Amino acid sequence: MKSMSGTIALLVAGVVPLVAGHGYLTIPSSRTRLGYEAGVDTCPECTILEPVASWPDLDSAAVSRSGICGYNARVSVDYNQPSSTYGWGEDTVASYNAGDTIDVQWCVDHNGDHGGMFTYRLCSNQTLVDLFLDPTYLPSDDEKQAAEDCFEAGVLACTDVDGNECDYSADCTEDEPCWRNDWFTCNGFEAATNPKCQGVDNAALGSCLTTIAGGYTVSKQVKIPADFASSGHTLLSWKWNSFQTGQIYLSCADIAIVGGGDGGGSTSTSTSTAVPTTTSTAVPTTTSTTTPCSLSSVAVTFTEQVTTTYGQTIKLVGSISELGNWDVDSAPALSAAQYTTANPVWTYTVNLAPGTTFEYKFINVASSGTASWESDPNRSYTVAGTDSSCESAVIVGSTWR
Ligand SMILES: [Cu+2]
Repeated sequence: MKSMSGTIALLVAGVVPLVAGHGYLTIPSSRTRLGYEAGVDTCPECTILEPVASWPDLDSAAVSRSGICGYNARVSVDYNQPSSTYGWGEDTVASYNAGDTIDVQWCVDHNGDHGGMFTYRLCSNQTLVDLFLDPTYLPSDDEKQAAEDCFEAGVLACTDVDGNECDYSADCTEDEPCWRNDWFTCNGFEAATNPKCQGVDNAALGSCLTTIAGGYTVSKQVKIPADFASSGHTLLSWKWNSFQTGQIYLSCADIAIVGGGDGGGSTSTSTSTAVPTTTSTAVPTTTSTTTPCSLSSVAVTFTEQVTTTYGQTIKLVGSISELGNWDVDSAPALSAAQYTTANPVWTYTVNLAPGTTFEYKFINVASSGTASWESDPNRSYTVAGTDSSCESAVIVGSTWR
């Protein structure tokens, strides 16, 4: 008996580093950092896109709801939408001159330093960026992906800064797509000295703030292109592709860029050919589609009536990747934003393809991490949207059992 529990303890110890830790953009102040400082985000380094193929192809994974600014499932905060309440996204946090070389920094947690590569990017399509600057609007997954495509095309290359040493990743081979030195690389995952991302600065533990095990700064310089069009408000995007785990981390910072472009910058805002057809309006029209019915996705809102105590989190786990493929750690958390004593309701909205069929359950996760599951059988649901009703938003109500 003792040897068995010892084995289990070892297995658990071996798994923990894969699901904890992580990082976020700190300089300039990302929306994630501001959310942490405002107290609404209790784990800024936990804004994760997972599980996805993060390596060796750095751009193959769809960003889905994580978008360019990150979605933190742990606290149900979507940083792609500015928050008047918590103070991110409405004002810029820094102003740079086009052509400037600037200092940037992110913070990696001691317990989740997954190695890999990271980059900083700008998107030259202001129309697309504007979708992420409206406090009343949450961009759709398609719009988030269109923005990601734009940022992928706007990498602020390591090689653009004079004096930068632009190495290739020790964890990548020449025949792999990660063999590129416009991105920055963390040190080799198993390097003998200064390994992984913390090895980039080799700074002291606690040199930046994380909530799990303490952080290490990762500092670089990037250059704002001299011909980047002036913008009173645009976004600097940071993306870190983990080598060790199927995880990508995304953050963005609200910045201004002045003095750019040819003679004032007004000429280059409209020349991009990457304009998606869905970006012409910033007004959400979530329920207006009536006919013909050809929805690309349906916004399914789950509500769960369940009385909880402080520290408990209700999550939704199910048989599809959007619901964690039955993995508790990957399952999205519901929001308690509408919870009251009189109406103890947790809610969660997910965009799903019409016709998607899946099974699911709600789970109650204690602050210790222990999960309690609803009783059998599994719940099941099929997303409509191909029938004559053609509703682009539906609510699925249930009560804990
Ligand atoms: Cu991690």
